[in-house]
Amino acid sequence: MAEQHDERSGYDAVAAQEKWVRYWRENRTFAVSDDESLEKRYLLDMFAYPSGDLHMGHAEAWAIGDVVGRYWKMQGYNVLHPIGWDSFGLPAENAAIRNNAHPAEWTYRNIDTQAASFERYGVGFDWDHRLHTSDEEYYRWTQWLFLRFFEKGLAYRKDSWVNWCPQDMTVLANEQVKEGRCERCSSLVTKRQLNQWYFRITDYAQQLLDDMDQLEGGWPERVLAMQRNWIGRSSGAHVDFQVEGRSEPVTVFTTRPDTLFGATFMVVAPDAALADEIVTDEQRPAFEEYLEQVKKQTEIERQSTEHVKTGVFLGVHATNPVNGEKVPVWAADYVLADYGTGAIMAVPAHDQRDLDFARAFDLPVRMVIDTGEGDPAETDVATAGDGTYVNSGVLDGLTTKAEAIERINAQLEADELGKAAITYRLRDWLISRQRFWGCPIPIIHCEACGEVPVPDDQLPVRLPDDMRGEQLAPKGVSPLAANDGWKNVACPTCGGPAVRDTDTMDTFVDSSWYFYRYISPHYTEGPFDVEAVKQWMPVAQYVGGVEHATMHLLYSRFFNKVLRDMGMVDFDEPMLKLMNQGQVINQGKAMSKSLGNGVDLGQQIDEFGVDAVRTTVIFAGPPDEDIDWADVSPGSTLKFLQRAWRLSAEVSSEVDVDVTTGDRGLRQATHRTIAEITELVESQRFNVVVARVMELVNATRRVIDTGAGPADPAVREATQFVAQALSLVAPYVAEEMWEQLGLPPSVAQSRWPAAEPELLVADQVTMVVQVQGKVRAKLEVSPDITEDEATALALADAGVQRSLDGREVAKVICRLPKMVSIVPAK
Ligand code: ANZ
Ligand code: ZN
Repeated sequence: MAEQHDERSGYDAVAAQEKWVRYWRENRTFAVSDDESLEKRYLLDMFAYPSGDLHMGHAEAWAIGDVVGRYWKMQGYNVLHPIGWDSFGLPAENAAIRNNAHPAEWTYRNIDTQAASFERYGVGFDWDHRLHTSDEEYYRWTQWLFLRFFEKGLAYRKDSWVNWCPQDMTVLANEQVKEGRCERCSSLVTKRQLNQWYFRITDYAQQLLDDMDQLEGGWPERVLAMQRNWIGRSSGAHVDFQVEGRSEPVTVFTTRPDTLFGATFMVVAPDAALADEIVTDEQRPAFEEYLEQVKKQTEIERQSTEHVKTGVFLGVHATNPVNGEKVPVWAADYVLADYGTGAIMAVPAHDQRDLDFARAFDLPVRMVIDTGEGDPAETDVATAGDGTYVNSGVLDGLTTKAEAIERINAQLEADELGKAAITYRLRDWLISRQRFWGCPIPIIHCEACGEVPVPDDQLPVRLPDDMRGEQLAPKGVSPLAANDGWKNVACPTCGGPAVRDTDTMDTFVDSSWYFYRYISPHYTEGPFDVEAVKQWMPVAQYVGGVEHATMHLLYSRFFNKVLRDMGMVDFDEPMLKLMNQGQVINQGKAMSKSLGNGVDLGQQIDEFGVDAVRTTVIFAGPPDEDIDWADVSPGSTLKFLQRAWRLSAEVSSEVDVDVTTGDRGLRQATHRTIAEITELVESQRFNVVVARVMELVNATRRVIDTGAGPADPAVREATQFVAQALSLVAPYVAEEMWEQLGLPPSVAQSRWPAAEPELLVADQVTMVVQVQGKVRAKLEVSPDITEDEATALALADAGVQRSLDGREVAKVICRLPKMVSIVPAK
């Protein structure tokens, strides 16, 4: 604490923080303006989750975002920079179970703590736009949106094998399974067959891909690549195989219809309904035993390439549609039930997984493309490249995949045996959760009427407040299912006895639309004010972690497209620019309790002050790179801020002094810095901004101490800009400086200066050129001319050429920028 109070300068960081927090709050300094003439800009930070107090990660993300918001404001934009909390979710519920409480208590207590910390951290929020997703006034509209999705067939229920976390006792979306483990608690994820709610995001797979063109250049390339991979577009063909004892053909998805003549068996996913349907009585016991074994596996085991191939013959044969051959049909776990059609044609010669399987079960291998690498039947290595087609009927003799695929697809289509097809890896979004602290699904189940939407005027379906502690413990079904008083209702359609859906929505639903609501958080006519959203969106800059590259950002993009198709928004993409901040680590590693390398934000702020912490975060490196707290020095940053502050304490010229009479060198330095910092902020090189301010502080100090002194008008001009530039990263010191300079508060509301072009041109000096000691030319040059430039200029001069009279030059001596001396050869 003592360090923050600089005895010599009198700067007191703690007092400054208290003073300016109050000032900004009372004056609503960062509130949106109702001046319609101002151009609007929407700055959005990724949603805060109320787990305890703010930590170093928040410190970084919000320091970065605030540079942008404050800069825009000084540039004269009407800036919307809201804050809110993604306040449903498991941690609150787990805390409530432990403490025999209601999740709301923990949630709103943490929100209050974080809000106070954000305010102290000096982030320029418009607090009037604050929202919480667990507020009734918010989740009412989450339910309303669910119902619109339901009406459009975009929300539906189905039975399927889902990811199940045995620890959290809830289902997980595919996206929440990381390397086979629950993203939250790291338990191995297993499979369960459940009836669950889904959002039909796959309807938008192609648009989600296509519209990425609009994000090119605005979003980090790696995020776009991750989305592309996640959507996983695959182009190939659907091919129909007749299977014994079944009237309908079985369709397979293949990316290589050109290898159809090499298909020597067929494989279906053991957990797909088809396997159960076609297995013969004789093979059923073996099949059921195998299925049990498969269900026990985790995703990670099943998808591993090292996984030993296992499977079971289903007792039936299929007919290869192009050559009439009978091929056996197997069930094997390497074929996934929910990709493609859940059934494949196996081409062991050209697909390694199929080859491994053929080897394990002694199935035939037939090469149909001769790539010159040897027959896979002998080498045990499947070949995937181009080559000459053999044993392939109409394809024989062709030499490229592209040609062969085109020809076979044409033939399949003509014979009505198949056709070209696209498949996506993206699955529909599983949104139901068997947990309490989430947005209730507004559906009522009636024996007579089926799934009945809760009428809009009965929203919200409120969470009961009479449940706490143990009553919330996960049981495999939602805790709400045990609450008869809540669950049992009259059917809105027929009035008969009915029950509420007892699942709650994945919290990613809440966070897929909060950015529209921010614009009018208390709007009562709909989820958001459509007209206001048109004015403010798309978001001009989104700031947040790369961990949201697929889920949150994909879901939000999906929501936007649905809302657009509903006519509620008029743009394709909700956020045109995205910036990912790096992480704050310590001693080369992510901070963790077990490593004991955690850095406490509150303690850092107590020791060095908000400004020093924020400036340190920004100065440490480019925004998207990790910061190792072991490599930075908030203590020396604090000293720098105090040095800056002392300038303002010493400036002794009046506010309205004519700056044009000031020290020209310092004025040039100031205006060069203005030009550079403007460019640096625009290109998001915030760390260099701090370096440039440091240089300007030093240049100003030199003029005060060893030049014209503190009364020089250029010193005032320089110090004013130091305060403005510092306000982007160190807002408290900046306000103090601004006030010391006699300027009206707040520096945050001051206008960003424009560099004067005249002061950006470098001065010229006269450079004398001598030949053999005699002056032959006088040239006007830049004071920082290099030896090469000076020599070239000197030698090009006509007078110099004349005096050299064709002689070779033996030596050039430069005393720059004043003189160049040329010695000719004898
Ligand atoms: C025959 C074939 C021959 C295949 C060949 C590949 C190479 P991507 O590219 O990822 O879309 N496949 C299809 N559905 C599957 C499922 N549900 N589970 C596991 N594998 C499945 O992969 C498509 C290829 O993966 C398809 O093309 C199919 O095998 C297999 F030389 O068909 B292929
Ligand atoms: Zn009914």
